[in-house]
Amino acid sequence: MPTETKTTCPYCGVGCGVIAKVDDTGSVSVRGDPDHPANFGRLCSKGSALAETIDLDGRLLHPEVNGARTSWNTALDLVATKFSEAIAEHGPDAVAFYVSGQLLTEDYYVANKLMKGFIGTANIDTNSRLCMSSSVAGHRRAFGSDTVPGTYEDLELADLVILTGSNLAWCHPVLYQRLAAAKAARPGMKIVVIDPRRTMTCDIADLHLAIRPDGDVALFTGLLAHLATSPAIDQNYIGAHTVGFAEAFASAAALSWDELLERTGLPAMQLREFFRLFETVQKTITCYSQGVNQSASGTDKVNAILNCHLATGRIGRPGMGPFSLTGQPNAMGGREVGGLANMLAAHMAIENAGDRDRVQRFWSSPGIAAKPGLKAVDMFSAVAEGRIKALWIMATNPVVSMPDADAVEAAIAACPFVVVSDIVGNTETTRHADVLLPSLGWGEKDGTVTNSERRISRQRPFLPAPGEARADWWQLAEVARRMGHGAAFGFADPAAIFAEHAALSAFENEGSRDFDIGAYAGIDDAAYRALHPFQWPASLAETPTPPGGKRFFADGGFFHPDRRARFIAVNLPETDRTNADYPLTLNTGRIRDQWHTMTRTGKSARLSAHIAEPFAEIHPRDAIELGIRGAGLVEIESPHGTAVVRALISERQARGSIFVPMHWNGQFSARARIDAAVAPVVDPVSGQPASKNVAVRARPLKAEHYGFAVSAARPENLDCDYWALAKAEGGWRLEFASCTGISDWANWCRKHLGIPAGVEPLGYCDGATGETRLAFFDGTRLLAALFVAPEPVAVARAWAVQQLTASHGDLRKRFAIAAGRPGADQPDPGATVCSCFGVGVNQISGAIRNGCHSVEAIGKALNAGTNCGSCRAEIRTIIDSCLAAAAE
Ligand SMILES: Nc1nc2c(c(=O)[nH]1)N[C@H]1C(S)=C(S)[C@@H](COP(=O)(O)OP(=O)(O)OC[C@H]3O[C@@H](n4cnc5c(=O)[nH]c(N)nc54)[C@H](O)[C@@H]3O)O[C@H]1N2
Ligand SMILES: Nc1nc2c(c(=O)[nH]1)N[C@H]1C(S)=C(S)[C@@H](COP(=O)(O)OP(=O)(O)OC[C@H]3O[C@@H](n4cnc5c(=O)[nH]c(N)nc54)[C@H](O)[C@@H]3O)O[C@H]1N2
Ligand code: SF4
Ligand SMILES: [Mo]
Repeated sequence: MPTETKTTCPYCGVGCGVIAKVDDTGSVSVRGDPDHPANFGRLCSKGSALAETIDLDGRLLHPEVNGARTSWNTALDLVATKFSEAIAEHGPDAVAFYVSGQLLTEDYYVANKLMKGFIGTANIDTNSRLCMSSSVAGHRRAFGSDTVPGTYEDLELADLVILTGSNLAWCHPVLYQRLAAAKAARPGMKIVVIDPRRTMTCDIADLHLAIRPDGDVALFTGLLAHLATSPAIDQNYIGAHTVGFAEAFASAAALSWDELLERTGLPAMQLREFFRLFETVQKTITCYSQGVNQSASGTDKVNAILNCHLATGRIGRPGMGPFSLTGQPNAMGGREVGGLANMLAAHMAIENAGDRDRVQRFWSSPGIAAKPGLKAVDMFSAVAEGRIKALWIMATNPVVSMPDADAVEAAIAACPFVVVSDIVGNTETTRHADVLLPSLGWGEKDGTVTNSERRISRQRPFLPAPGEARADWWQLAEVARRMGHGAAFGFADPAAIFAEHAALSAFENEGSRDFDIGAYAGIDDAAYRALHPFQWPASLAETPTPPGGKRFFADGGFFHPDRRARFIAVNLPETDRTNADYPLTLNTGRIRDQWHTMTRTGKSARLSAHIAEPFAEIHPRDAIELGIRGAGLVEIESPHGTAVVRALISERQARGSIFVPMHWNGQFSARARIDAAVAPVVDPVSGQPASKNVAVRARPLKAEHYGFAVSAARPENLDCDYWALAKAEGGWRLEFASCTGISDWANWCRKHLGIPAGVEPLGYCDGATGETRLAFFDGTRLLAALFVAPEPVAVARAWAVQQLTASHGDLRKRFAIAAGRPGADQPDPGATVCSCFGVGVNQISGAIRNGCHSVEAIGKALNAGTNCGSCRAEIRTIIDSCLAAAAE
C-alpha cells in the first residue's frame, strides 16, 4: 500500500507543506500540501524535485574516526573525552559549536542547552550569523525583541509591496507566486524592487530602483525625512508607542537631497516616485532579505526600514509592516531556541541577569554562559589562532560558505579536534574532520521548523534511517550524557524536547516575551505526531488563531521595558572604499535551482540543467574595458583569494559590479568557490558578513583549449585550470578549459571520462584549427562525447546531453554527434528554462515565433511554466526580448 506523509520542504524559509508519497516499490514522489497555509499546494522547482535528491549516493552512512569506519560508541566516547579534556585544561571558552538554520528546532534546542547551560560558554554560533543576524539585531534594537510582526497574507493584502535586497522570484518562489497572483487579481497593487541588479523579480515590478550597492540606509533615511513632513506621519502612534523620533528625524533631515542622489545613485524622478508611493499608500509592506542583511551597514539598513514603518504606524495591521524574509527552513526556529552566540533560549537576552537566572533555574543547570560567545567570523579567527581546541560543526559547510573561505579551511585543518555531523561524506568541510558523524536527512529526520511568518510545522520521516545515520539531537544528547549531564539530556524522542522547549517559552513569561508557545508545553508524543502547522504566539491564554494569522504591534506593546519601540538614528555608511587595485564590487547570491553548496540540489539533473555552470554576471562596458568576452573565462581576485568562472555579459548588471553565485564548490568545479575571495568584513552591530559588496578585480583567463563533454561516467581527477561539472540525465556534463597543451584527447577521455581501453572514438582532430570532436560508443549507447576548440566551443549543449539517453543504432547519425550538430529532425532545446517539463530556451523562442506571445500561450503549447511556475518570470522575459528583437 502506498503511504502518504505530510511534511515540510527542507529548503527555503517559506516553509511549504509537502505530501511525500512512497509507493509499493519504495519510490518516492512529492506534491504540495493543499492544506498548508504557507503554500496551499504550490511548490517551486526545488521543492518539486525533492524526490530526486534523496538517493543514498554520496551519503555518509557510518561514523568515522580519522577516515576509518567505527562504532557510534567509539566515536561518541571520543567526542565527549576530547571536549571534556579541552574544557578541563583550557576552560569552557576553548570549545565551540558551529551549527545551522537547517537543523530542526529540537536539534538546535539540545545544542544550545548543552553549550550555554552545561558546558557554560556561549561559543555556539550558526550559519544564521551569515543570514539573519542583522535582522535579529535590528528587531531587537527597535522592538526590544526579535519579532517578525506580519504574516504572508500581508503580501497579498498590501497596495504597495517593496522588495529590497530580495530576489523573491528565485529565493522565495512560492511567496513570489502568491504575490504575482495577488497582483494579477488586483492590478492596482504596486510593486517596487530595490536591487542593484535587474533580477527576475523585477518582472512583476512597477518600479525598479537599481540602487548603488549599500545605498539603502541613505534611501530609507531620506524617506523618513520626507515622511516626517508629509501627511503620512502618524503622530498618534509615535506619541503613544515609541521613543526617539526627534533624534532620528534630526539625523535624517541632515541628509541633503544631493547626497541622497549620490549615495543611492538613483535618478531624482525615481526617488520622488518612490517617496510619493510610500507617502500615499497606506497598506505598504517592505520585505527584505540578504541585500539588506549581508552588509557592513546591515543592522542600520534594517532600522532605517523599521523607522519608516514606525513613523507611519504601518506595522502589524493587515497589509502593512516590515517583513524580514528568512532564508533557511529553520532560521526562525534557531532564533527561538537562542542558537546565536549573543542570544539565550526562548528569545531571552544573554546580557540580562534575570533572564540568565531564569533559564538556569528552568534547566537546573550547574551554570550558564555569562557573556555572549564568539560570532561566526570571530569564532573561526579564534580557531585559526589556536584558541579553540575542539570544534563541532553541524549541518553547515563553512569551508564553502564562510567569507575568507581559504583562511577558514586552513583554520579548521589546523584545529586540534574537529567533529562534523553531515548527511554526505565528502564536502570541503567533512574532509577536515577528525570525527565524522552520519546524520539523518530530510525524509528521515523528525521534528519541527518555523517559517518566516512564525509558523511552526512538522518535518516528518517517511524513509527508514539509512545505514547507521542518527538524528543530530541524539548525537548531542549522547555526548552530553557522556560528559556527565545525563539527567538533563535524557530525552526519549523529539516530542519530549519540543515539550520542554515550549514549557521554557512560557516559563515566568506572562506576556513579557514575544515568543510563547506555552499551549504546547505538555504535548505528548501522539499529539506531536499529529501536530498541525500553527503560528506563534500560542500561549496557554491565547484565543485561537484569527483568520489571516497573528500580527504584532498594531497597538504598540513592544518588548522594551517601557513597552515602547525605539527609533534609531542610523549612521550613513563609509562610502570611501575606493581602491584602485580592486575597483569592482563583487555581489554574491543565489540562482533559482541550486541550494547553497549543492550537496542536495546538485544531485538532480533537472535542477542542474537550468544553470549548469558558475558564472560572473558583468556589464557589457565593463567587459569591454577589461577585455572579457562573452562565454570566456574570468578570474576574480581580492586580497583574500580568487575564483574562476564563466563570463556572462548582461545589461541586467550595473556598471562596476559583478554578480557571482555562492553555490559552486570543489565537488562541482575547479575554483569557483567565490567565498575564497570574499573579505571577512562584518556589520559592527550584528557581526554579519558583508557578502554583497566586496572589493575585487577581474581579468580574462585565456586558455589554450576550451572544452565541453557529456559523459556517462562521472569525470574524475580533472586537472584543468577550469572545470565545472553538472549532473545530467544519464550521466554528467562537463565544461572545462586548459592553459597547458594536451595533444592526445582520446587518451584524455580514457583517463578522465572512464572510457575503457580498446573503445575507439569516432570523430576527428583538426591540427590546423585546433578543433577536436570525439564520440565513444558502447553498442548503441553513447559513453562520452568531447568537443574541444581554441575558443569557447559552440555546441548544442542540451541536445548533446540528450544523446546520453538516446539509442544510437543508426551508424550514420553517430557522425552528427561527433560533429556536435543536431540534425534538422532533432533540434537543440537550449538551456532548460522549465525544469519540471524540461523545456529549453530554444523551444520557447520557437513557440514565440509561431505566435505564442503570452506565458499562458507558451504553457498551452509546451507545458512550460504550468507545474510549479518558478520559470514564469523567465518565460515572460524571453517573450519580451524576442518580441523586442523582432520589432527592431
Ligand atoms: N534558489 C535558492 N533559494 C534560496 C536559497 C538558495 O540557496 N537557493 N537560499 C535561501 C537562503 S538561506 C537565503 S538567506 C535566501 C536569500 O534570499 P535573497 O536575499 O533574496 O537572495 P540573494 O541572491 O542572496 O540576494 C538578494 C539580492 O540582494 C541584492 N543586493 C546586493 N546588494 C544590495 C544592496 O546593497 N542593496 C539592495 N537593496 N540589494 C542588494 C542582490 O543583487 C540580490 O539580487 O534565499 C533562500 N532561498
Ligand atoms: N558569498 C556568499 N556567501 C554566503 C552567502 C551569500 O549570499 N554569499 N549566504 C550565506 C547564507 S545566507 C547562508 S544560509 C549560508 C549557507 O551555507 P551552508 O550552511 O554552509 O550551506 P549548505 O550547503 O546548506 O550546508 C548544509 C550542510 O549540511 C548538510 N546537511 C543537510 N541536512 C542535514 C541534516 O539534517 N543534518 C546535518 N548534520 N547535516 C545536514 C549538507 O549536506 C551540507 O553539507 O551561506 C552563507 N554564505
Ligand atoms: S518556496 Fe520552494 S524551496 Fe521554498 S519552501 Fe517552498 S517549495 Fe521549498
Ligand atoms: Mo541564508
